[in-house]
Order: sequence, then structure tokens, then C-alpha cells
Amino acid sequence: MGSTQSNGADTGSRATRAVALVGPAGTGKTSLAEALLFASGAIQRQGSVDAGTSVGDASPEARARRGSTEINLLNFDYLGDHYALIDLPGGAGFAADGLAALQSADMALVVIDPAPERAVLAEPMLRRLDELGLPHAIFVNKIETARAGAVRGLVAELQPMSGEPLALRQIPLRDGEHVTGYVDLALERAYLYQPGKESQRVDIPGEMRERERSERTHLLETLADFDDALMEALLMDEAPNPATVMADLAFDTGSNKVVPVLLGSALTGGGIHRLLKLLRHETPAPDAASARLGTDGGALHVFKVANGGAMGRLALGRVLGAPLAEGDELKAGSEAGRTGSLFFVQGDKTVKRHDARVGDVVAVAKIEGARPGLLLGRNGSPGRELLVEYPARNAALAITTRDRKDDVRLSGALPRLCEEDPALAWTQDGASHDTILRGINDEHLQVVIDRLQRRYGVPVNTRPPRIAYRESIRKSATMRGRHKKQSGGHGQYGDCVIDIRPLGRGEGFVFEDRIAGGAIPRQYIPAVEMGIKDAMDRGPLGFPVEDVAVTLVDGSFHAVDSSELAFRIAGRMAMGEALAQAAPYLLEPIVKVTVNTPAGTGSRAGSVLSSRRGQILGLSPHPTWGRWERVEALLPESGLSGLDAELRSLSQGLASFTAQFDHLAELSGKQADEVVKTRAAEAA
Ligand SMILES: Nc1nc2c(ncn2[C@@H]2O[C@H](COP(=O)(O)OP(=O)(O)OP(=O)(O)O)[C@@H](O)[C@H]2O)c(=O)[nH]1
Ligand SMILES: [Mg+2]
Repeated sequence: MGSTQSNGADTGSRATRAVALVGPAGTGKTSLAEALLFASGAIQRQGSVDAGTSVGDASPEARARRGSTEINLLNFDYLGDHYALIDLPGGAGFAADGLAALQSADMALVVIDPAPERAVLAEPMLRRLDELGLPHAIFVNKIETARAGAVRGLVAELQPMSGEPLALRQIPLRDGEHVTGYVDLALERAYLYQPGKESQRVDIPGEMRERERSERTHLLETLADFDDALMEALLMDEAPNPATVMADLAFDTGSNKVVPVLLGSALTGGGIHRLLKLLRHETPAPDAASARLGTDGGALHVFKVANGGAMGRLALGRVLGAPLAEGDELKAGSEAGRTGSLFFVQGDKTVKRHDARVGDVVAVAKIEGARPGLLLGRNGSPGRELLVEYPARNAALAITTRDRKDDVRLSGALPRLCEEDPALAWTQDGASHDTILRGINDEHLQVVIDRLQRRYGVPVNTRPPRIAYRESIRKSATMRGRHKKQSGGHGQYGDCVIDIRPLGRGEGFVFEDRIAGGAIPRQYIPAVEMGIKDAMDRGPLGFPVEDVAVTLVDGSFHAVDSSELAFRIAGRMAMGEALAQAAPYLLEPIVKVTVNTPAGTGSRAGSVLSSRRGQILGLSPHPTWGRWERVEALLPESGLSGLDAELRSLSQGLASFTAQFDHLAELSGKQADEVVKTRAAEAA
């Protein structure tokens, strides 16, 4: 029989098939992975996500959430073949993790709920799979909870979201309220689910015949669109050859011409053996992925860097084109390196191996510069980089260590966390010295904070980052600034007179020197300008000043006591007082927000934006996703805080947005007073 997990490459079996489990949050992807491991005999007991006993989701963060926070890698054998599962998190905040894995997978299983009203949640992923050209099937999980008519309604909802025709392969058999089995439309056979075992064949119940025939006809017509002989048979009213039907199904699925829809339950095991058979017959060999990516001699396709495990830094990737062994050369452009230790991953366990088969998903130590989407070339191929499109970073947090002593550890940990999480970024805010973390949403950042504490032992305090308020002036003013200190010894003397006036929005700062007759010696003029800029760093309201023109018109000096420092101080004094006289007012940053939300929720999303002082620019259908709407608005940056959560709560967790700085706008009244008061309190 075929090899087991631990004894290395097996030349007797086919290349490993890599199957990605994708779909909305909580549909049961990790549970399905567990069910597949159990049904194939890779594990002896089926664990559960809810009880914290599943092979996947083993990290403390995932266990605490009862949902995946990062990808799970799993392996199993079925009828002598090897399968690698890549279980992607469905939660919006974790959607970037392992996304690159879809580029080199052989097949994706889109796991969804049976409720038709939740079908819309699958649209973004279905669109993405179409763009990638990745063969996929839809697995309707939790089938035991399906209402009567749900499957029919579901297919009607899903079809417009798919570029390819859906091929419903099964219809549910019911006993009263419950789904107890299915009719296989290709084989024309009925099966009853058997807990923990393969389903039991039964006769198709009489009352199902009519529905079965009409759904089967629909299935055959779908296949006939790609098979002239089958089309002819249908037109002649001949019964098609079952072998032809099965071959068409396998070919059309594997070449992404049709998308099969299967039913089952990860919880009860119903339909899982049938799903294994689909994976066996209809998942294309990795050559298709190699051809899609254009890897000639072979490649290691890196889809994630993991720093969290016991083995330190590992590149997770897929072996394409040729087997890979420890020490083999890998090329990234003109640079080459040797493959470090190889590991196979099963949940949070790693097993060292000397070599990997074509198609295997492996973890490789010591690959410099590895990052998601990097195709490392083998056997003469140079390798290249594939672009991955990640979700926008819509949440930000300012963090500070609880103990200053941890600062060094924090600055060591952040680059490592960012390296393995492409949706995470950090910056040091120059003005406030704050460390700012940016991520997809609040939930994402919370998990990052948890990781920071658990893995690197750095507890931090968090707060919303400061908004970049600015201030400007409404009026002109003239002011003298004189700095004079002549009590004993060497004195200090600087004296200048400036005119200031408002500039147009976005014109910044203009300085003009109109000193005539040497009232201030040349060499002190840059010092005056510097002093003016000092004052503009923090205007009378407490924020950086913008859009002001300053003219230096007069001044005086002292032959002995004048110095650059004295003139800088004089400039600062003049500017500080001039600004206070020039009717200063507050400016707040306005961002342009684009919200994508399921159809029917757009106007509520608009109300949320309005209630946050947003100015709605438009509500329209989404340009490419059929059942979605798009709302565009201008929104004060302060309105972004908590927006993600509020939009998601009105859209089954699905709405997402992007925000980009647009302009600065005047802020007045109570809101402005509040901002100025808060700033003054902070400064004090
Ligand atoms: N009734 C029923 N519940 C199921 C089934 N499969 C999974 N669940 C439950 O659905 C919930 C989510 O399961 P997960 O496997 O964590 O879902 P997931 O798709 O991996 O979720 P994310 O990783 O957050 O995207 C858990 O409470 C499971 O017990 C099923 O077939 N039937
Ligand atoms: Mg999961």
C-alpha cells in the first residue's frame, strides 16, 4: 500500500494534491478538515473546534476565538494518494493569512452555509477564484440544518456570483424536518448518511423522482455545453453513457469550466466520503498549477512565513515541478540559496523529512528573503514574484509597553510579526513617539496584541492613535518679537518684525525676507526663519500650523550681544504672538471612504457614515460583484474609529471599506473646542 506520513517520498503514488478550504467565517472549514482527516483514517478520533480538540486551530488565539486566526496545514492519505489541506481563516480580520496559497493550490473547496440568505457572503471568494482561474467546488456544509427548499434557493443565489455554471451534483433526501441523505444526480443513486461511515445505498424514493430527473437534466445540459457528443445524445433522447458523464464532470471541474456543488456535514460526517471521492477524481494534478504559474523546471511557491512555531522561522510553500530535497538549490532572481531543513506540518506539529514529493506542502528552514507570493526557481528556472492582493488596513492602534524595559523586545518582535502577517504594518509616529499598529480590523489587531504578549512576552497598553489635526489662520497680523538679556557678561539680543497672512488651502508655508538696509544682518535671517518654524510646530491651539505666509519686514541687532540663538528665539516669540492674533482655527483630516456592502445594506451603511459627520458622495451597485452595493463618502478621520465594527454589524460581518486621506477641512464649534481642550490637557 501507499506510504504513510512519516516514511518519505513515495514514487508509487500520484503527485500530492493541494486543496484549499475557503469561504465565509464560521461555515465549518476547520471542522471539515477534521472530518476529512478522520474519514481518511489520518486521525482516530474526530475532534471539534468548539471543544478545542481539533487538529487545526491549535494556537491559543484560535482556540480562544473558536475560529481560525491563521491558516492550518494538514495532510492525509486516501486510497494511496496524498492530499495537503490548506484551511484558510474566513474571518475578515484574518483574510490575508495564507491568501497567496490559492495561487498554487490545485483545487479550492468553498465551504458555505445552507441558508440561501447567507450565500452573498461567498461572493468575494468566488470572484477571487475566478480571477485566479483556480478550479473549485462548493461544499454546502451543515446540511443537516438545511430548511426545505434551501438547496434550490442557494443555487439560484450563487449562480450569478460565479463566472462558470454551477453543477449541482446532489439533492437532499429528507425525513420530515431532517436531511438524512442525498440523491447523486450523476449516478442516479440515493444514499442515506451513516454516522462515521460511508453512506448506505437505498432506492430513490418515488416522490423524489421528478425533482431528480429535472435536476439531472439540468446537470447534463450544463456538461453538454462542453461536450458535443453528449449534446447529441441528449438531443436524440439517448441515455448518456455513465462513464462519459463521470469523465466530463472530472474534466470540466478540473479545468474550471464548471463548479460542482456538493452537500454534507462536517459534524455528522454525512457526505464526507463522497467529497473525498470528488477530491480523488476531480482535483487536477499539480501540473495545472505549474502551468498557471508558468514554472518550467520547478519551483517552491512560498505562501507564508511563519515565526511562531518551535522551529523558528519557516517558509511555508508548495513544491512544484520536481521533488525537493534538503540542500537543493533555490533561485530568487539572480540570487541562489540552498534548501534548509524540510518539515511536514500537521496542525501545530512539524515532522522533519529529507525530501518532498511534487505537490507537497512543506515548511522550509533558512530561506532568506522568503515572502508570500515568491516563486523560488529550481533546475534553471530563475523564479519570480507573484502579486497578492491583500485587504485594506482599516484599523490602527497606538501601543506602548507597560514596562519601558520591554521596548527593545518590542522593536525586535514587531518586524517578525509583520513578516508573517502581510496585513499588519507598524510605524513610529515621529511627533508623538508612538508606535502605531495598522491592521485589517480591531479583531485582527487584538489577536496581534495577544501574540505579542504570548510569543514575545511583551504586554502593551493600547489606545486609539492621535488624529493629525492641524491649524491655520483667518486674518493677517503684524508682530514684533524681541529677545533681550543684558544682565552682566555676554548678553543676548535679537529683534524682528513680521507680517503674517493666510494662504490658500494646501499652499503650506512661504517665507519672504524684505529686510532693507541691514536692519538684521544676513547671517541671522535663517535663524529668524527657524524660530518662526519652531512656533509653527505647535500653534496657539496646540497643533502644527499650515498655509501661512510670513514676511520679515524689520528688526534690529546689537554688535556684541546678537547671535543666531537670540534671533531664533525672537522669531519664535514674534510668530507665536502673531498666530494668536490672527484668528487661528482648527483643521481636521477628511478621508474618502469607499464601502462595499451586500445589496440592500447600502443605505444603512450610508446612515452610519452620515451619523459620523460623513458627506455621502454616492450609493451605487458594485462595479463587478453582482449582489453588492458601493457607498462613497467624505468622512472626518475621527469618524473611522469603530466604523469597521459598525458596518460589519449591519451586513452579517461582510461590509468592508477603504479610506484614503483626501483633504483638510475647517472644524469649528463645540467639536473644535473639545479637540483643543483635550490637546491642552495632554500637554499639561
Ligand atoms: N450543525 C453543524 N455545525 C457545524 C458543522 N460544521 C461546523 N459546524 C460548527 O460551525 C462552527 C464553526 O466551525 P469552524 O470549523 O470553526 O468554521 P470555520 O469555517 O473554520 O471558521 P473560521 O475559521 O472562523 O472561518 C463551529 O461551532 C462548528 O461546530 C456542521 O456540519 N453542522
Ligand atoms: Mg477555521
